[in-house]
Amino acid sequence: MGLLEGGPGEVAATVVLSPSPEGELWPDSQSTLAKTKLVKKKDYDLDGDGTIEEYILEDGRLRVWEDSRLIYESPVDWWVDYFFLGDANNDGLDELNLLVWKAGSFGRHKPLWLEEEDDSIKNHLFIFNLADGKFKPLWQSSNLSRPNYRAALIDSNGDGELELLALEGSYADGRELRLTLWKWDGWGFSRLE
Ligand SMILES: [Ca+2]
Ligand SMILES: [Ca+2]
Ligand SMILES: [Ca+2]
Repeated sequence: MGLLEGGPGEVAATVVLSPSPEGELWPDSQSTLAKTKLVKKKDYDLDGDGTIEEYILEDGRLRVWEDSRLIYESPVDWWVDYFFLGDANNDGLDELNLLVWKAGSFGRHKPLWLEEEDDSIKNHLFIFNLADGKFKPLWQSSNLSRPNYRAALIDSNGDGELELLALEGSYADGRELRLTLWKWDGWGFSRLE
């Protein structure tokens, strides 16, 4: 099973992506990400209300449409690299999961005890749920110690609960890649392997 859940509604098109051994498309390196023109589209009924939402990621912005109405647009100061849909916290409801590059770990909600904010651009995993026609943040990581280039929810051990498989890179070396497995623990994700 590949990391990208390449369905019929999904288009990955770029000139700087190269095929991985699995035949999927991966960015060449972190430095090329900003130049990457990845268009990813997905039709999905996340909240199960019978109306399909349309998820369109283009030029680092994710927009979600429902019945020709824009119901979500990611902030301008985020670069959304990738999104995936699924039950990240195993509560029976699907979420919208975003891999985001942004500056600063806390944004406007900087804790008082931090005198200086780290304004370097780091990678984050942000999780939203959809209720009453609105996306609300469910969980937001602070700066990830390693950027997640791609991620997918899979049941790796067949126990009926989903784990998070992440393709991680390195801030220092864009060519460094590794696969790690995580599981929601109620507060965040704990690493399994
Ligand atoms: Ca819906
Ligand atoms: Ca869930
Ligand atoms: Ca499992």
